[in-house]
Parts: sequence; structure tokens; C-alpha cells
Amino acid sequence: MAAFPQTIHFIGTNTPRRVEMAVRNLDVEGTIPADVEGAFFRAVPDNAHPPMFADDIALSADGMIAKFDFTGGAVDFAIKYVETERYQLEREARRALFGKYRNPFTDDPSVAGKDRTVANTTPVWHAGRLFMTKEDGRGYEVNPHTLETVGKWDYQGKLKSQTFTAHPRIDPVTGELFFFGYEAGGLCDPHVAYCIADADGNLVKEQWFEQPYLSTIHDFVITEKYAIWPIFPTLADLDRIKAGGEHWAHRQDLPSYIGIMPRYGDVSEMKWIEGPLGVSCFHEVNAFDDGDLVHIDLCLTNTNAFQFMREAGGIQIAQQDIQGALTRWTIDMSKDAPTLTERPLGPSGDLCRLADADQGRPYNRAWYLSMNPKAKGPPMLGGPVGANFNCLLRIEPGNGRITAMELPPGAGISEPAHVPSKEAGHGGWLLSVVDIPNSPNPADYSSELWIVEADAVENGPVAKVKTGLALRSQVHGTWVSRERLNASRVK
Ligand code: V55
Ligand code: FE
Repeated sequence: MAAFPQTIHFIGTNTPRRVEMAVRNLDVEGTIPADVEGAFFRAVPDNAHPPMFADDIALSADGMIAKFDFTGGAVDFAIKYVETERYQLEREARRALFGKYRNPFTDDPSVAGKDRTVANTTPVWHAGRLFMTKEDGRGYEVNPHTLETVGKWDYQGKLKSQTFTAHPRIDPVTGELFFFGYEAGGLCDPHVAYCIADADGNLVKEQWFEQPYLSTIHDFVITEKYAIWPIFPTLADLDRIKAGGEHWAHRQDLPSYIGIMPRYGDVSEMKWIEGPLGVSCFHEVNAFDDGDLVHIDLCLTNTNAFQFMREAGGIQIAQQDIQGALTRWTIDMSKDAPTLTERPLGPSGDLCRLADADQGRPYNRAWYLSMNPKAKGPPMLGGPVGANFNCLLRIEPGNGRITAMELPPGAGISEPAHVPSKEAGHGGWLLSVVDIPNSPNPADYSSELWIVEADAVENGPVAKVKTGLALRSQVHGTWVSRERLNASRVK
């Protein structure tokens, strides 16, 4: 078998582990809070086979679904591949058959026309079902108890979009799932499907609109009144893809835009508002209505955070030189032609987390990951962009108050999940995997799940769950309570 390339996509916390397993009764240091009763699901890209091309990237790796299960203070761990069509074909062949990231023209001819998605980005829970999602295809339903793959999810044949975002938004009051899919009609289609599934999981609305350019739309936001797509100039080009090149190339010279329409409205009501040139964002924290004003809080950078998307656009900026800020964009919807105003809220960072109850509403706290300016030495290698964050921030966007949890030297942290508390006035808990180096060998680290009081991150963890393993980096995770797990559709 060919070896894995020794690039940032396959070393450090991106070292292929490829092990499906289940371990019971992990070692717990400290006490698991009684509120933490349920499951923390994580999406973990982990190549089942060495890639076809040496310049392959972490975003192409096969999706694994991982689960930390919390029952009465005991913690069990399990991880399993999502058995996508692609995974099954490659398992049968015992080698990679799909080529470059989002480029079907580089595939082995035997898999022409087959589903390329690896379902490796976000576990999504809605209406009693668990899905593994990636923006280039439809989601796959997964059994939340056994982690076995149930199959591709298309709302009983109703969904027309060929894609489903890894960042849908659930309204905490109505229970509706608001989602979209871009390149909805297939490769390089400019149409975006905007969809709503009701609280019972029925697809009740699907409309398509055209985006102003062929951008990568990773996330979107809702408010009580609006559905909002901030988009950024990282663009696809069919000729480049046909020539075997990259799907995405970033452009510093083109504007960003906000597409905004009433969330229960018609796509013909969409307004496009121009934003700053050359900026990029993968994740919005939240958005909310404030009279006629709409505020959108986003993890903004001055260029694309992924090196391969910058390089395809001829942009040479080292990872550590990227500038950014947690940023608030505000628009006044009482104007016929609204414009965008911008102000910084906090330091640069990404992998933000909002309490589910605050989705689309005015809010006074959120969490995200950042680089600690006081940390000595280089960041821990690995993760989607090749360098792991090393600091967890809590921000009060109303007043700018920021508190931080720092990590041991050289450690990396992945996106936190939030567990609400049943105790009135208590802000709940954050769960986050922290990878702590054991030796100078970047593949040698210990993965621990830290539980932190959500409103007192500066105090550090109240409990550490020791896996005794070096786990491959996750992308996103989600918390599902015991009540919801017990009421799952798949038993
Ligand atoms: C992202 C992640 C992806 C992807 C596109 O975090 C964007 C951003 C894990 O896969 O395919
Ligand atoms: Fe994401």
C-alpha cells in the first residue's frame, strides 16, 4: 500500500488513525456535572486509504462519526466510518478511487457519476435523526446508538437540491431546520437551494436562487425575520476544474456580498448588499434583528484561511500572517438600498459556538477558538487548516468583555459543544477535545475531553476525560441530550 504524504494534511493531529472502535468507562479526572447526560458527536475526517494525489488535503478525508456518551458520570467512546457510496467503493477496491477535492475529472474512470461526498464536516441532529453532512453532497443518516450508517438522506425523495450545507440553523422556538445547498443542480451550478424542514422533519419548502458569483457558501444565518447568506470571493471555475485544477481559488480584488430575504419569504425578495473586498469567512456566530437593523457576527479574515484556496488564486500569505477579527456587520433594512457598516468585536479566531437557545436572537455570550499571543513555540500541527488553535475565548458581544482558557504548552483545542444546565441561572458547560503533546514527535499526543463551566472558562476544566488515545482532529461537533437520544427515530 502506498504511504500517506507527509504534508500538514497527514501529520500532527491529522495523522491517519483509521481505527473503528468502542471503549467503555474512560478514565475521568474530576466530576462530570449532572447536566452532562447525553452524547457529544464529532465529525472526524480520517482517510481510509492513502490518497490518489500527494497534494491531497484534510477536507477530502473519509468522514468518521465519533461519540462520547455520558451516562450517570460514566463516559464511553466509539468511532466508526460513515459508509458513504464513496467509502464503500474504495473499501471494495482497497484503494482510493476518487481524486482531488471536489474535482470529479481527476477520479478513476470506474467511479464516474458516483457520489463523491465523504460526509465529514458536521453531525446535525434534527427531528429525532442524526445526519453527517458535507457541503458538496446530501447528508447521510447515522444511527445515533450504533453509529451505523442508515443511508443517504433526501427527505423521502422530496429534496431536489443535490447538496446540503454542513451548517443548517435550527430555530429554538419553532424547531424548524433552515438549510441550503449551493451548486444545488450539480458541479458549478450557480443556484442555491433554500429549504425549511418543520419540527417533525418534513421538508416543507424548497426554492432556488442564483448567487452573484460561484462562491463557496459554507455557512449562513437566520434571524426571527430574515435568512441571510454572507458570501465571499472564493470562486469555482468549471474550465479550471476540467483541466484537473482546484475547485476553489480566492480573489482579493472582488467584493463580498450579503444576500438577505424574509426567512418565510420568496427568493424574488432577495437583496444583495456589497461588502468589503477580498475578505473571507467560514463561520458566522449569530445574527439578530434590532428594530430595522440586522446584526451579523462573523469570524472574518482578510483572505481565505485555507492555503490551497489562496494559492490557487495566486495569493502568497503565510498562515500566521492572516489578519482577522470577530466582526459585526450591520445593515439597516428600512433603506431601499441598505449598506453595510462594520465594527470589530474581538480577536481573530474561528470554530464558534452559540447556545442553541440564542440562535437568531439577541444574545450576550458566545465562544470561539483563537491563538494565544502569549503562547511560546509553534502551534500544534493538524486540523483543517494545518495549525490547531490553542485558546478558548468567551465573549460578551454587547460589551466586549472577553475571558480566556489557556492550554498547556504546545496543546491544541477543537470546537466546543455547549450543554445547557437544568439549574436556573447557570450558563451550562462546554465540552472540547484538547490534544496534549507527549513528545517532540507531532503524532504523539494524548486526546482528552475537557468539561468547562461555560460562563467561567478562565477557571479551566472541572473534569478531564482521558481517552488514552491520540485522536485525529475533528471538524465540528454537536451535543444531543439523553432525552433526545431516547426519542430518536432510529432505535
Ligand atoms: C470546510 C470544511 C470542509 C469543507 C469545506 O471548515 C469547508 C470549512 C471538512 O470539510 O469541505
Ligand atoms: Fe464549518
